[in-house]
Amino acid sequence: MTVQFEDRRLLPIRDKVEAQQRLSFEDGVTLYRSADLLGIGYLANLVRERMHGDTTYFNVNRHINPTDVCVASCRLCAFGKKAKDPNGYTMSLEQVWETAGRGWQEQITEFHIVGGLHPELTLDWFCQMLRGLKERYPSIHLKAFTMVEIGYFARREKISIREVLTRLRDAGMDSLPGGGAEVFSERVRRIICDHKLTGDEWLETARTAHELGLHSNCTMLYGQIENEEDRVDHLVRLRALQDDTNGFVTFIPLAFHPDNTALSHIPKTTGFDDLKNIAVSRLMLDNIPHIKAYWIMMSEKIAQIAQRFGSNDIDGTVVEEKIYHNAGAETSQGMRRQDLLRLIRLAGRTPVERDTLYRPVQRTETHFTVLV
Ligand code: V47
Repeated sequence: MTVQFEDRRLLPIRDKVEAQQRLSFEDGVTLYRSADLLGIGYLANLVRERMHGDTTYFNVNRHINPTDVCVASCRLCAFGKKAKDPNGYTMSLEQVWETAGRGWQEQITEFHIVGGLHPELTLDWFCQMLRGLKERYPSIHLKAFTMVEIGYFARREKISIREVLTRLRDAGMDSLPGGGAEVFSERVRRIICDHKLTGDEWLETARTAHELGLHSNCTMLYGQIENEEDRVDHLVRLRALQDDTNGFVTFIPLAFHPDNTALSHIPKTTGFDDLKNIAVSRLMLDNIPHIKAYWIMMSEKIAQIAQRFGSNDIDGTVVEEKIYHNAGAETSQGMRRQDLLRLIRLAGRTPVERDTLYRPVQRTETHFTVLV
C-alpha cells in the first residue's frame, strides 16, 4: 500500500521503520515537530501491529493510595498534602487491607499501590502492609511503589536502594509501577519537581530493581514546560536502560493535569498531542514491549483511538483514582470489565485480559486463571 505523507520529512523515517531500524534522537525530534499526525500514527500502527497484531490488552486491577501525606512539594502535583494539613489522610494497616477488598465483585488480578513520601511511616510498616495483603489476597500481584518512594525509603532508613528493594520484594512486592519519572531533564525537574530524586537516580533505581529480577513500568510526564528535545532525551535514556536490563514491561505517556497544582496556568494537553505522544513513543521505544494508553488520564475516547496510533494496552478497571482526579481529570474513577471490552472491540481490536506481566487471564464467572 502506498501511503501519502503530508510531511516529506517523515519519508526517511518511514524507510527506517519499514526496515526495522532504530530511530535516532534527531528522528524523534522530527516526529515531535511534525504536524502530520496521520503519517506518524500510520507508522506507529505499523510497528504496533507487527508486535501485537490486533490484540489490545487490559487488566482488572485496583489502585490503592495508603497516604497522600508527602514531604515533597512538587509543583506538578495536586495529590500530596503536608503532614499538618487537615485534608491529608493516612490509612492504618487494617484500612489498607480492608480497602483492598472493597469495590466491585469482579476478581482483581493486580493491586497498584503508590502514595506520598510520608515523614513517619517506616519501611517495616510498608513490609507489613505487603505481607498482610499477600496473606489476605494471595493470588493478587502487588505492583507497588514508584522509584521515588524507593529512593525516599533508602534515605529515610539510611540503607541502600538494593536493600530497600530486597526487603520489599521479600515482603511480597512483585513489580513496580512506572510513575515519578516525569521528564529526566534537570532544567525541567528544577521547576516541576525539585524535591524529587534526579533523573539519573530514577534510572539507577530502576536498573537495580531489574537486576534483582523485578520488572517495572516507565512513564513520561508531558505537556508541562518540557520541549521536544527533553521528550526525546527522556525516551532515549529509557531505551538505553532497557537495552541493558530488559526490565521495563510497559511505557505510559502521562499528560500533565494542571488543576489544583502550582502550575495551574499551564493549559491542558490536546487530543492531538496525546495521540502524538503515544505514536512517537511506540516508534522510539523499539525495545519496550507495550505502550499503554491510560484511559483515566487521556479519556476513554482518546485511549480508544490510541489503539490505532501505536498503543496496545488501555490499562484497567482501577476502581478508585486520586492522583488525576485531584488534578482535574473528568473521567470516571473506574470502569467495569464489560465496558473496557466494548471500547476495545469498537476500535476494531481484540481484547485480551492480562495480568501485570501480560500473561493472558482466563475467566469463568467465579474464577480466573493466569495462563503461563
Ligand atoms: O507518579 C502526578 C504523575 C504518576 C500529576 O505503572 C501527574 O502501570 C499528570 O504513574 N498531572 C502516577 N500527572 C500515575 C502513574 C501510573 C498510572 C497508571 C499506570 C501506571 C503503571 C502508572 O502521575 C505520578 C506522576 O508521575 N502525576 N501529578 C498531574 N498533576
